[in-house]
Amino acid sequence: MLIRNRPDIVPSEITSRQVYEGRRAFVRNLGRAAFAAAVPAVPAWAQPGPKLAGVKASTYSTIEKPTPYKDVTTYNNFYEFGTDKGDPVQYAKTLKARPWSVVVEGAVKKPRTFAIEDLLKLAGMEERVYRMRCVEGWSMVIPWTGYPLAELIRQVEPAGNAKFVEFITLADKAQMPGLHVPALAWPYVEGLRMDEAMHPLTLLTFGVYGELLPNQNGAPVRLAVPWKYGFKSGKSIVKIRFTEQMPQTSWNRAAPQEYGFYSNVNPAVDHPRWSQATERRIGEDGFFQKKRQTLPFNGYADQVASLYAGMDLKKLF
Ligand SMILES: Nc1nc2c(c(=O)[nH]1)N[C@H]1C(S)=C(S)[C@@H](COP(=O)(O)O)O[C@H]1N2
Ligand SMILES: [Mo]
Repeated sequence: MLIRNRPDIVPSEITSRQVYEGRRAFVRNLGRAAFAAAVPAVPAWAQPGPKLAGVKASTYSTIEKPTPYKDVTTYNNFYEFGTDKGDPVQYAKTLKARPWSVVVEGAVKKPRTFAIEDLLKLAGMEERVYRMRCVEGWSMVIPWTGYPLAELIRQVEPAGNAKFVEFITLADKAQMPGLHVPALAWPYVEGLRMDEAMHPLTLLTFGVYGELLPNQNGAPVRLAVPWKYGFKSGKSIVKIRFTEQMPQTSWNRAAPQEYGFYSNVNPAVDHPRWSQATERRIGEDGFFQKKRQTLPFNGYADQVASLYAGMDLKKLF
């Protein structure tokens, strides 16, 4: 698939947050402040994380302005750490992202458990600046780092009866205080159809802004599926299972009339309790600003609409 000629998707320079937010100046000022009486505490989100090496820019990136690092890492949905947007950054410090491994099992010829160190070097890393749209009606533009999930799938050689892929998140009460609340059926389970999982846009994601994922964003490994509502992009994945049957996902179990299996971003299909026609870009759009139009497949229709040819997307929402 060649998308070089799309005007809104061009090769981007790697989005380092130092460059994006002039962090060097910020650090200089902190140095100066050290001589002053009161040294301001550096908030957790402002601490630079470990860098990912050898990351290439990607032709799949949007040229839209990335959402500030602060918003990306402090306004989160990660119900395992609480249901408020500020809970994950506050409570996910207890998540232990090392040691970590991902079990790959089910309908595959070569089931395997990958140590996170092996996953990190399985394929070349790219930066993908993706538009991400939450089902709640807000969006962000996030510079993720990772490689297509297809690279991992090829390694395990799916069997002929593998029709779907299930993604299972860590569920450990000792690390995740939100598990004491029955907000969802734990563990958090998501799923994709095989062709969706193999699509080059489906990114196995290890970093954001060129750094390893902060815990609240789904360390050490998550998905980023930009044409679907955000909840399809499961965080802190410990198991990937290939199945013949459509997986039972946590959100679909919780409210099947509200959250379908496909959950493609679709301005023409409203959530039963609110419209999906418009969205607010976090960090940019004020509350009183005119809302921006939500695009079919979150603007990725040229790349993915063909996956759904002949399907009634009003029924299969
Ligand atoms: N395990 C897990 N993954 C999850 C969620 C969650 O609650 N638990 N929330 C989802 C939702 S609703 C969204 S919008 C995105 C948010 O990702 P971000 O906080 O990194 O922007 O993560 C998704 N992945
Ligand atoms: Mo979401």
